[in-house]
Amino acid sequence: MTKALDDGDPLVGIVMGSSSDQPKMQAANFILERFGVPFESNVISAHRTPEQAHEYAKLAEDRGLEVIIAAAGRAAHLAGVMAANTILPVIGVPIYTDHLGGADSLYSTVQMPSGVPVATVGLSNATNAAILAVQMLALARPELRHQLRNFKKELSQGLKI
Ligand code: RP5
Repeated sequence: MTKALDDGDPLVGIVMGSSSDQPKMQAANFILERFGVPFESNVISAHRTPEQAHEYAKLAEDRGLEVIIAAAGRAAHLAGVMAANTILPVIGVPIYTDHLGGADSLYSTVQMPSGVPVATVGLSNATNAAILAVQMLALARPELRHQLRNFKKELSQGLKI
């Protein structure tokens, strides 16, 4: 059964590799709040706290999450680790860093081998990651589809986000 938005239980789990990613991921919070989508946000690293990362992904579905947004810089591979350990859709946000212009983050997130997809958005594009998460949730929630249509209209009228 589809979980109601106003239950308040998080439907989107945002994970990021470091507290230094937090300022860049704020935009996702803004979008999810705007659409009234409950979410949680945690710092979990694929390489500094690997067991926690595996456990988070393995338990996510049973905990009621429906989408995971995973953000990391450099070749940390957090989104891939999430995707390897869950059947939930994983949206990857490669974080821009001064190293290699973020190419390392981008390639390590987008270039998943076949069988384990990560839906990758642009460098540090937390906004698009959150909109995509809302679109996924909207497949089973008419109220979100209605909001998304209004949002598109606002974009066409000049809304900048
Ligand atoms: C990655 O390494 C994090 O996602 C972050 O983007 C990058 C740098 O982390 P800090 O050294 O700032 O903790 O794991």
